[in-house]
Amino acid sequence: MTKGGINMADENHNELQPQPHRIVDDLPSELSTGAAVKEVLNLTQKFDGEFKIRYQTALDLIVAKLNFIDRSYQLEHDATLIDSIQSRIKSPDSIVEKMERKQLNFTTDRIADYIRDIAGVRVITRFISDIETMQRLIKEQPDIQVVTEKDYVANPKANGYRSLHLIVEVPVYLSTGEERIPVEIQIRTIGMNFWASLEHELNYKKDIPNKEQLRTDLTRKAHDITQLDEEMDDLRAKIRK
Ligand code: 0O2
Repeated sequence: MTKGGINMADENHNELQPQPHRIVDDLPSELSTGAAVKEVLNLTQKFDGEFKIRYQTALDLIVAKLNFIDRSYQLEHDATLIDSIQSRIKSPDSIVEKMERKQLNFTTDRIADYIRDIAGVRVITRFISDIETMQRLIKEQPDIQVVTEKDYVANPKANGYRSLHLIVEVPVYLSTGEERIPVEIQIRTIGMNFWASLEHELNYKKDIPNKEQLRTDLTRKAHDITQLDEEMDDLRAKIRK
């Protein structure tokens, strides 16, 4: 992984590299009505212009900010907080898929209201307590505002998924004036990240035999990873004492 770089390959972020736009023939059948197809085409066209630039700019600003936080921390503590940073702009396909999944009214004008993770950054830490430190330092930044927090580290999902999710808003200056653009920041340890990669693969791959058993096994492994994360944190505290 590239520390501080924009590494674009990951489990939930298969769309990290701009994907070729889906052609009409590939659309799921429930979208294959004239109106829905028009909406998708409208979305892809709109996406490539000003819309994408806004989100890409916000993403670049947040990645720069996170690297700055890490460097400042390093100066003070002689240790890094961030192991790596990954980022992506959600593809039109993925936006459509999420709107369908959440049964949202499919209109391109309202996308930004509904989908808050069009710009997404993932911060990978080595140690579990660094997640909280990162959260505190992000909140201290005067020019970004944390608008939503979901703490799946303190309150893991039933399947074992753990990660801290923040939606922050960052000001982007456009010719039409200032706009506050939402960016999702997911903060998790290396262990949580590699678990989530495999879990995502299991969800998205079809025809896997014994899927339910594998799900149970994965949930069990999430507990093992939690234990390891906590033990590594304790060990570090003892070493640094
Ligand atoms: P992708 O592929 O990452 O874009 P909300 O807006 O709160 O109504 P949302 O955004 O679905 O709903 O909520 P949440 O729980 O904050 O999840 C956002 C993202 O977290 C997901 O984005 C995943 O990236 C990740 N995530 C959440 N739950 C799981 C899980 O159980 N397993 C894994 N592997 N990842 C998870 P997307 O848009 O679903 O996907």
